[in-house]
Amino acid sequence: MTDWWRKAVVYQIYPKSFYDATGDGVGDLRGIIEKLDYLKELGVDVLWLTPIYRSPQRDHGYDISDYFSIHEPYGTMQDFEELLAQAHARGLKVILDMVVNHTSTEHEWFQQARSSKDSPYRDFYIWKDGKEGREPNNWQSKFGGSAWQYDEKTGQYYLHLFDVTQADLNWENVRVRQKVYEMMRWWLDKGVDGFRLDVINLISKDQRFPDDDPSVPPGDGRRFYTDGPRIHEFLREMNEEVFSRYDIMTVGEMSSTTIPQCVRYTNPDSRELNMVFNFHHLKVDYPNGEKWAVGEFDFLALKKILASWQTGMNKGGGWNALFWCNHDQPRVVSRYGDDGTYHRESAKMLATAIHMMQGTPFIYQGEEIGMTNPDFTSIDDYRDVETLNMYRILGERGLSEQERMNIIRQKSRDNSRTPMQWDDSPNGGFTTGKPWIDPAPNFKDINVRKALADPQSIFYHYKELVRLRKTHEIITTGNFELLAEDHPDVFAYLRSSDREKLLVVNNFRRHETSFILPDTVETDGWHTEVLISNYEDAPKNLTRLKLRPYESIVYRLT
Ligand code: TEU
Repeated sequence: MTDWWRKAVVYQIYPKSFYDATGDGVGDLRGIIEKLDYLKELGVDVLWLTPIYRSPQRDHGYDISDYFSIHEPYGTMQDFEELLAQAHARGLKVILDMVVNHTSTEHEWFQQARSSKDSPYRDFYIWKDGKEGREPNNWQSKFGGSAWQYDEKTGQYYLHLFDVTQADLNWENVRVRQKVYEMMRWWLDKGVDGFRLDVINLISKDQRFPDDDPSVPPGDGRRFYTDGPRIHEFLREMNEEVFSRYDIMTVGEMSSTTIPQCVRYTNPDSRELNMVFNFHHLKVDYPNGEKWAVGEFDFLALKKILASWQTGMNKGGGWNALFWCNHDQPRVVSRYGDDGTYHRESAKMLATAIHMMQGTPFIYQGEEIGMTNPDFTSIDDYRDVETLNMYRILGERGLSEQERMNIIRQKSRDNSRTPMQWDDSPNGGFTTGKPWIDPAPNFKDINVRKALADPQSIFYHYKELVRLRKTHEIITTGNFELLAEDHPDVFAYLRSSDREKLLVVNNFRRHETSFILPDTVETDGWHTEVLISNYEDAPKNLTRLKLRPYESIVYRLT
């Protein structure tokens, strides 16, 4: 087991929207093969494919009906094996998305379990009697409504923390665990290089199934049945039964968790996971912790959270995945940057801010060219189950059509699921057919072909950040210190080793601002050079900076 993943940069592919090679309007595996050279050009090391398995697609693949076959519109198992071989031939690793908290209700296991209380698969899932004619407790689904669904045939409720068609597996059942481990080894024996583990800190449930504390505000910000009683036991067992036998990378998706938990998940002594995604920095625009409301992002909270995760995880020997965006989040340049006048400068600033920190960076497809939210005008343009559920629920709460659409335009997961914009041809060159979801209207201006032809594009800024991570050890191993914590505009931090320092300064605002370097940062006698910036002629005097809108500079001191 080596830790190659500490220096790697990962590129997340949402296959459905990446590139359609067959013309049916849906992205596919052959489409990814055709774009491998582009990914090699960017310089990334690992590709993370979101679920490619057979699925009814109610949650776009996170509802799996067969872990051992490929969702037909994506292609065949031969296509996958070709993709893996072609990626490996280019020095690219491939990790798959493992969704083992739940399966689709169309999975054979659930079909058997639902057929009878005596089915040998009954306790593969979580079934409970109702209480006084109601659900077993007040747990809520992340996609709205109760987390329990009554099943007429056997007169019991089953648990679904997500969509009603995504039944939670019962991890207390050792047969479930063994089936999952067998399946994981089957994929790793094919040569897959690791896993992203979907909502993995949900798999252990409190077996008392206590009611939710009603005083905890609803919404995405609350602790969502996570970090349960046996979670570390299960992950340790998963590591022993699977991960420890391969030289792979594992990253756990941990919503609503804590730094101490994540130190424990990722400290090598725990022998659980290599790294984790946490989402606290992506909830600072949730008014009162409520995702489904519009609001400005809280910049001071954002940088304090980023800094606390850096120092907390570094101190504890943990390891962060570094990311702004994925297939569940709005496009970061629309969310924390500017998708108008300062589109290019703000996209580059955001990239630098996250890539110069300690951890493993993840680039979400299209982020490297500054793709934006699509700003669709009608609910008919949206496809995401969470979005469509919330449109209904917000209506039931009495919000007007305009109020609902304002929220959805800002918060929908479809913001990052529109087709990858390859060129200025119809549908952004994503498909010659009718796309399953429309492209963002700005694909003629924001696309790969244009980015590759422009040396000052966002793409080449990302490419340089990836290159720097490989050539400057300090980015991987240097100490992290937040500077000017209370500065209202600037996120600045210092990375340091005994031989050199990196001063990273990012103006998060669309106005000019000044930044005085704290005198705790010694600069006398240090040779200074600009490592990367997003404007020409970065200021040379780093002790008293006047920063232009969204200006971002990395100074190297040796
Ligand atoms: O996401 C977990 C999750 O909670 C998401 O719903 C996400 O955090 C939330 O929408 C942000 O507001 C994972 C997958 O990434 C997501 O695509 C799946 O829908 C979900 O699990 C269920 O498998």
